[in-house]
Amino acid sequence: MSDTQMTFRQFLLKDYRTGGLDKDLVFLLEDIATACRIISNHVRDGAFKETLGVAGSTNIQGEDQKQLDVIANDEFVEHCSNCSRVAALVSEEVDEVDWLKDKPVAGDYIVYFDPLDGSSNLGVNLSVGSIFSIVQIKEAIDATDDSSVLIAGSEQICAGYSIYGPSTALVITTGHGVNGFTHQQGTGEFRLTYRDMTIPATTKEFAINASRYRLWDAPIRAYFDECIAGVEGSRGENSNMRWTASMVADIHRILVRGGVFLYPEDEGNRATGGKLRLMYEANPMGMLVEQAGGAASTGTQRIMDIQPTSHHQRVPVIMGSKDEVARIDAFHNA
Ligand code: P6P
Repeated sequence: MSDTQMTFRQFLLKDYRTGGLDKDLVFLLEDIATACRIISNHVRDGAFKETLGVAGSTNIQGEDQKQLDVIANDEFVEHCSNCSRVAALVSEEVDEVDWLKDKPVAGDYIVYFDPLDGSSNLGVNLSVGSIFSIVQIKEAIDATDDSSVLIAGSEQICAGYSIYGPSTALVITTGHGVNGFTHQQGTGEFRLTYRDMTIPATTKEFAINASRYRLWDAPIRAYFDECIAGVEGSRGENSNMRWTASMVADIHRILVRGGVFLYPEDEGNRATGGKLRLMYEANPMGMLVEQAGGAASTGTQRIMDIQPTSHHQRVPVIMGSKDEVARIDAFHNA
């Protein structure tokens, strides 16, 4: 069987048979894949079901929830709850930790997720995605204390996302490289289409919301100025810029062809520590990027080394091609 015929289940079972994956994790990942298939259908049928609009509520982030944010959240909760080893769920859309077990024990899982990232793109038919991160606890934790889920990204055993774009793709790592699976209409299978995704160490492509230039700190401005100076500047080469307002889409592009993604702390978001969330955006994407040979930094430290202080904590994010991230870090250390 050629790789591109391999289904997500066959891929997981191959690792399971070699002892690389617990059977409970295989079942949990299959349930997450099912949730992503259902969310994909909801996104594609949103115009007909009139669910592309706002839900009339706001989430803990203070953002107006889209109806599909709520629908996607419910799908993740329902499908992750199938696994008896899932002790807690931490959702971008929900203030409190959702404890599923009274007495979580060693070996149980905590799932952190952003059920529909970039949902402001829904109304204009641009890519959105779901992001998830899985930690396996090494000892019993207290389910009456939400701080029990504050576990550093370096402890993740699995990270992934599903991108709802021209096609739906599921990209995951369990700590042994990154692989992606495209959803096949008809069979409904996720089939292996991105084998051993690897980020080139160098790049000429950067992703940043340049409208925030006036708010940036000096290191980010210096990096950006160097990029736009092009071949006449100190880099001696021209750069290209992309910004999709969907972290999943920007990181997927970087995993496929390289690049660097930046959402730095600036004068506009300093009070909250940045824009993007550590537990269910920066950490899972950081694991994927590192597993693909890239780097993930705040500008001054490795993202996955951060000891969380809140499960909705925000952090500065710089991730992608390893040499480019090092170049940007150097501006911070100049
Ligand atoms: P801006 C989407 O809301 C998100 O969390 C990320 O997916 C995306 O990279 C960023 O925010 C977009 O931010 O400043 O373009 O609205």
